[in-house]
Amino acid sequence: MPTPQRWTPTGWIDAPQAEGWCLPGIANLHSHAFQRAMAGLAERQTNPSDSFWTWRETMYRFAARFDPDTLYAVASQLYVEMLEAGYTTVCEFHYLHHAPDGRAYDDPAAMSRALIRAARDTGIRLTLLPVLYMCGGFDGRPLGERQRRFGHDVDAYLRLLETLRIEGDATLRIGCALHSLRAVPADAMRDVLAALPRQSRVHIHIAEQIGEVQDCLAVRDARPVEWLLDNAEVDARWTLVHATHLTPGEVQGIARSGATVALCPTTEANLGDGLFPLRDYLDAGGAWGIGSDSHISVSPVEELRWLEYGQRLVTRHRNIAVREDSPSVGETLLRGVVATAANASEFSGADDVLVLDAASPQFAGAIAGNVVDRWLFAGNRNPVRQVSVAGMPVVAAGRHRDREAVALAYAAAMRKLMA
Ligand code: NGQ
Ligand code: ZN
Repeated sequence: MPTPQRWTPTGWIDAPQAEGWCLPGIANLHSHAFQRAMAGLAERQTNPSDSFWTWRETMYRFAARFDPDTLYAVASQLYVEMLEAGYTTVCEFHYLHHAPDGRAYDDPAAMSRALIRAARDTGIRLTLLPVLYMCGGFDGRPLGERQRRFGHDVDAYLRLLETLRIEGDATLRIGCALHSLRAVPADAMRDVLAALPRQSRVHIHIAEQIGEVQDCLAVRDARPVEWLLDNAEVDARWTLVHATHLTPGEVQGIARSGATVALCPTTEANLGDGLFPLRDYLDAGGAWGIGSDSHISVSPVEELRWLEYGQRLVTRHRNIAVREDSPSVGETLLRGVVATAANASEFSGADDVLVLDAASPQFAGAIAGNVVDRWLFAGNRNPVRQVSVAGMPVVAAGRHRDREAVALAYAAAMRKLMA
């Protein structure tokens, strides 16, 4: 190998002490940790017209089984997998707040604390986004039986944020999430936004499904993104999750706002959402990042690869995510995710490093200029050898320091969840 080098958004720099090609840690902008436990378990037909909405029923049934201990075990396994794959920050969009019957736990933050513990114990940075979830649809209908454990009124929600903020430290941030325009009435949205600290990040699911766009048009007389841009001060502190179905005006509007779009290509494919208009959005100067969402895949490589491949499949062209001054698809994609990590998560990740295995055949004869493309577009072996977060080594020789113990606890939790 030539002198080891470290990638930065403006070019490679020498890193003589490194044991391989060094990349920045990747921020995972969208995660529902509990869904890791149902990966692969919703791939059987339940109905000839299976869709996102029938998947959601399966997901709700699964969500009903969790308690703080099983959530801790599943999140720990997930975070180990994330770290080994190269994610060093996770934005946890967390709405499994209460007991299955909807009653608050003795400690109303018990489920949040399970996620915080899992992140601390595994060593990943956590941006915890407790979710405000108030109703079952745009018409304001009450939460369904299985949604009850997600719910808060505005006051109880703000109290939860306050309680959790005390925990914030070097690797924990507390932000805010609005589940979706479907689940949060307009006045509640305004009240919560007005009560947040200035720097608080705000994440929201938006325009993922055509049905959601139609319901929003019917009730609020505007498309979801259009309505949001008109009714909230959307800026760089905001992350819009999915934003799949957009008009050209909405594409321009998000790009102008400075918000980040969190794209989750493997989940969006798995759920049959549709395809984000990536090229138009990049042309508008839009900011974006990636998330693994339902965790049917836990790999920045796969998210970025399929982000590009989805576009190739529909346009019948190659090398879509590029710019005139950035002809490498891999480097353009990596620059995209690095640029938004701090806005979306409140962590820059600048102190986090992945070391790729320079001795792997995947990098045979590599030069700095093709390392990122070879990382993202060659093969299926994970070449991440070492990962450090905030200067702490958490993965060595490709394995998380607690891989075995965490997997054992996960297997026990799965037996409970599947019983
Ligand atoms: C969620 N997940 O909250 O877990 C959602 C499904 C919904 C994705 N959209 C439920 N991928 O949107 O109502
Ligand atoms: Zn989601």
